[in-house]
Amino acid sequence: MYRGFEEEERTMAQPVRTVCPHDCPDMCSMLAHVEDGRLVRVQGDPEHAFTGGFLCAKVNRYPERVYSPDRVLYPMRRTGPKGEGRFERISWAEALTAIAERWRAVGPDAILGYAYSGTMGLINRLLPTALFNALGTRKVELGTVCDSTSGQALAYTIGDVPGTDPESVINSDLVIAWGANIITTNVHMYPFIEQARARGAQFIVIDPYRNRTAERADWHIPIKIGTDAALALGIMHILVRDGLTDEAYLREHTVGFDQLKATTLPQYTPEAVAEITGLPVADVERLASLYGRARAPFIRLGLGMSRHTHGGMGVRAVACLPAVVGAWGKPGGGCLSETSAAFALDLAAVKRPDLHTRPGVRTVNHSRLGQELQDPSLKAFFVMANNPASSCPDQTAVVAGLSRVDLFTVVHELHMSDTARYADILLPACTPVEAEDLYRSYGHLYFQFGPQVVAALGESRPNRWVVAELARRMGITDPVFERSTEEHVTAMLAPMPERTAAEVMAGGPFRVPGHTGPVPTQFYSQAMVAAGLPGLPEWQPDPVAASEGAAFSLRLLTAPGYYQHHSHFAGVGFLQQREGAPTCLLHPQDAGARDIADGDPVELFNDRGFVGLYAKVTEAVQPGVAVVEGYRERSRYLSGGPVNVLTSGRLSDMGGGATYQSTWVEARKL
Ligand SMILES: Nc1nc2c(c(=O)[nH]1)N[C@H]1C(S)=C(S)[C@@H](COP(=O)(O)OP(=O)(O)OC[C@H]3O[C@@H](n4cnc5c(=O)[nH]c(N)nc54)[C@H](O)[C@@H]3O)O[C@H]1N2
Ligand SMILES: Nc1nc2c(c(=O)[nH]1)N[C@H]1C(S)=C(S)[C@@H](COP(=O)(O)OP(=O)(O)OC[C@H]3O[C@@H](n4cnc5c(=O)[nH]c(N)nc54)[C@H](O)[C@@H]3O)O[C@H]1N2
Ligand code: SF4
Ligand SMILES: [Mo]
Repeated sequence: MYRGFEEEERTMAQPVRTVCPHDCPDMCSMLAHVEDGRLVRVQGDPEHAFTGGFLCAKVNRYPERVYSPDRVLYPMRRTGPKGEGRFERISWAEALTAIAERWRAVGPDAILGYAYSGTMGLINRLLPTALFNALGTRKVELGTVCDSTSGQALAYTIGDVPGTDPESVINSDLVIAWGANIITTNVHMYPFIEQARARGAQFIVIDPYRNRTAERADWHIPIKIGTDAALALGIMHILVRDGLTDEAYLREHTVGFDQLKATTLPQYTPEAVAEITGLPVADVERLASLYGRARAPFIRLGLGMSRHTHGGMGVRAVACLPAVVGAWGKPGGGCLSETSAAFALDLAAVKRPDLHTRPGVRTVNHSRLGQELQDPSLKAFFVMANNPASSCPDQTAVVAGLSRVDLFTVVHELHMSDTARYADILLPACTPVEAEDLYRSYGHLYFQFGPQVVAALGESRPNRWVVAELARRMGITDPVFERSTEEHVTAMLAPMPERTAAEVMAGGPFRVPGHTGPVPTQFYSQAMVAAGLPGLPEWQPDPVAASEGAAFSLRLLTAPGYYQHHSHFAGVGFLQQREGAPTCLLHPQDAGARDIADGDPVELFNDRGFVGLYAKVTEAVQPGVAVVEGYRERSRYLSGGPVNVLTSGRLSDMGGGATYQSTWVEARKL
């Protein structure tokens, strides 16, 4: 067919529809503009119902991430001491052969390897697990640095439900962001909240500090860290007292409420809860009253509130609330943590747990990597799409492990991350726009294929290519490593016969059905009792407060930066500049007591380490709390660092999760 000149032009300028690869609930559909084979601009996809035509402040700068001068573009071998970052270029063949030889020499029991969430593309993220399963190496319990506490708490309480469809929230008349910094970490949810507000809904933020989301709320409730369970139980106390419970819902869809009402709730009087949470009695009363009288209250449950000693119990208590008032099933009502359970994709088809046939192999908690890396029987470490030297708790232990001369470390990375500096062999990864993959959201109900947009830079390669090459060299013959993209997509789509791989790879986004109707809720959980946990929700003081809290008087709160995605954009100067120098928010009272003025260089320290940053003295943070937003490369701190030198390897009550917020520090002027 003849195509006129103008049409030709338009065709050439057509952007490619792809997917933002970040570990972010929004999973934006992204239009990538390419000129002469180069990514020149990205923009939001106006045709995506949830992500609605805009990208966040970080990913708007994506071409700068792709072409950043800090990219690692060739395989390299370390030439200087570990951590220094001196390397020489080698070929892929040399690199892969060296790895395979070493792995064969040390044997599977001495190998630990994994990929984490640098890319959320399912093939690239999950196929590395198949490799380590096939090799029979030590296993990594992934996700404990992020959402395992919350996930386990919700499993005990409401089972495997995807939560409220976020698009339905426009129908809610009371929206609560509970430990969720929506403007920073889930910005595409916000327009739905604004629509609900335009129809009269109130927007409440329950968060220890006035973050970007709290600044926009109708009401910010500055709760003390780790006291959410008490607040939720106090709300239940008042709802019972005032006859605001949905008795029919409780009778038909829940277990154990009568027991909770008889044994636990009487203790959680408004006065007792005010004392625990640091909130005025009147505010506890008002919140309960608003919640109990709302037609369809909605709670966006964030992960920040799950990252302390009793984080699981906190999440569980809050997740009980919708059942008390029968909010589930009412349009816009209920609660949402992650939507992942809505997708029937067969992920085991890529991860292949069936390939791991060696019994008795040790499982390693991701949050305890520091201890594991120091285990002398561990001889080889492989890390892909993760920067544990920045993001893992108990950083000093991680670095001590990575510094071991007898630990053979391979890192597959986009750029010279803090972890990459410790590699014996450093392999170049391509950004996800240089690869193709299937993505499914954990914050909305769409999945989408992201085609490759530009050719891979230098000799960089996607995770799956590296994994397939290593599998071949290790003599693994399972066909999963040789599958084409279409074969992988077909395998994952098997439980969804209504979609074909060809259709999914040609278009998208595709919506899956969300949850509707009641959600069976366990106020009493037999499974928790079997796991040695209290069967009913309760609040307990953090035991770390009595030990470390007695020695160091400020509680540390760490949270994602607005212009950063963990350490992913370290090489993008514009975003670094926007995020600014590393800072620590301190209340004027705490700053004054330490003779610290706004802008002063300060050091946060405890008995695990220290980190230097600039003080920002502000009433946005409550007395007794030090807030650090964003992660930077170690070299960007004024001293010590990164921030995770302060946090410990202690685990939460459920799901073995990290407890970043159970950290106490002291501050001094530098
Ligand atoms: N810009 C940006 N966006 C991101 C990321 C990023 O690095 N940068 N990371 C992504 C990832 S991997 C994740 S897991 C998500 C996380 O996103 P969220 O689920 O929003 O979790 P956080 O931002 O860690 O914490 C949210 C809020 O919880 C508050 N909080 C902390 N402790 C408590 C508490 O005890 N009680 C209450 N009520 N609140 C508390 C914090 O102050 C913070 O404001 O964000 C994703 N989005
Ligand atoms: N103190 C404290 N620590 C925290 C948190 C906190 O709230 N407080 N949050 C935690 C949370 S929620 C999370 S999820 C973790 C995140 O921790 P990490 O996963 O370590 O996060 P990133 O720093 O983004 O590291 C991902 C790396 O993958 C690389 N990468 C990107 N795409 C690819 C790819 O396709 N292939 C390969 N091979 N590499 C790629 C990026 O360059 C980046 O260096 O941090 C946790 N750490
Ligand atoms: S909001 Fe999240 S998914 Fe959307 S562009 Fe930003 S990082 Fe990507
Ligand atoms: Mo995360």
